[in-house]
Amino acid sequence: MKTLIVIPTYNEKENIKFLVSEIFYYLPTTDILFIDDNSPDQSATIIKELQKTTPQIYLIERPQKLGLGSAYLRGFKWGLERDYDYFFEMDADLSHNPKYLPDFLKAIQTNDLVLGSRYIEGGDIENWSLMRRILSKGGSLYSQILLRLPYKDLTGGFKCFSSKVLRSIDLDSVHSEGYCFQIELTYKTHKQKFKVKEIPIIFSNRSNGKSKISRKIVLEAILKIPFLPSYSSSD
Ligand SMILES: Nc1nc2c(ncn2[C@@H]2O[C@H](COP(=O)(O)OP(=O)(O)OP(=O)(O)O)[C@@H](O)[C@H]2O)c(=O)[nH]1
Ligand SMILES: [Mg+2]
Repeated sequence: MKTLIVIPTYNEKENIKFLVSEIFYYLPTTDILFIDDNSPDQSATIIKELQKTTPQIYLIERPQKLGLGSAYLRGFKWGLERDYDYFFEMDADLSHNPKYLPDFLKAIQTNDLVLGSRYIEGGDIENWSLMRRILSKGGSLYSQILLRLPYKDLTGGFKCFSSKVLRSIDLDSVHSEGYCFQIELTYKTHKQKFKVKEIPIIFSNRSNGKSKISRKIVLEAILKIPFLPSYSSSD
C-alpha cells in the first residue's frame, strides 16, 4: 500500500521541518511530494536540505506562482505514473494536523474519497476570524445546494483519494484553483458514483506565514460553481 502526500508550498519556510517530522511520526512509511512555486522565502532550499537525509521526500519546482489547483494536478499525475495507491491533499501551514492521517487511511480502505470535515460532529475550527468562517461555511452551503451534494465541508483541502478516482477523473478537464478546485474534484468524484466519506477534523488557523487566499479565489468559486454541472457533463 503506497501512499503519497501532495503538499503545495508558497512561502512556507517556517512550517516545513515541523510538518515533515509530524507526518513521519504518524505515517512513517508514506512518501511526501512538495510542489513549490519558486517561493521567494526559499522554501525549496529547506525541502532540498531534508531530502539529503530522507529519501521519501520529493520535490517538483515550478518557475512561478501558478496556483494550488494546478500544483495538485501536477502532483497527482506524478504519483499516478509511479503507482501510488492513495493520494493525500494537505496544506503546508499546519492547519491540517498530521495526527489525522491514520484516520484517513483507515477510512479510505472502504471508501474512494475521504474528506476532512470541519462541519460534522467532532469537527471544528480553531482561531478563525468570523469572516473566514462565513466564507468557508458559506462556500460549502452554496455548493451543497447548487450542486446537490450531501457533504457538509466542500471547501476543505485535507483529503485522501484512492488512485482509482484520480485515474477515472479527466484531470485535464479541471481548470479551477482555490476553493473551486476542492469543490470541483469532490463533485466529479460524486458524479462518478464513487464512495465519499467525511471524517471529523479540527482545523487550526496557521500560526506562521501568510494566507494566500485572495478575492480572485473567492470570486472564481462564486462564478464557476453554478456551471460545474455543464463543464462536467462529458466526464
Ligand atoms: N505551489 C503553490 N502552493 C500554493 C499556492 N497558493 C497556495 N499554496 C499553498 O497551498 C496551501 C494552502 O494555502 P493557504 O494560504 O494556507 O490557503 P488557505 O489554507 O485557503 O488559507 P488560510 O486558511 O488563511 O491559511 C499552503 O500550503 C500554501 O503554501 C500556489 O500558487 N502554488
Ligand atoms: Mg491554510
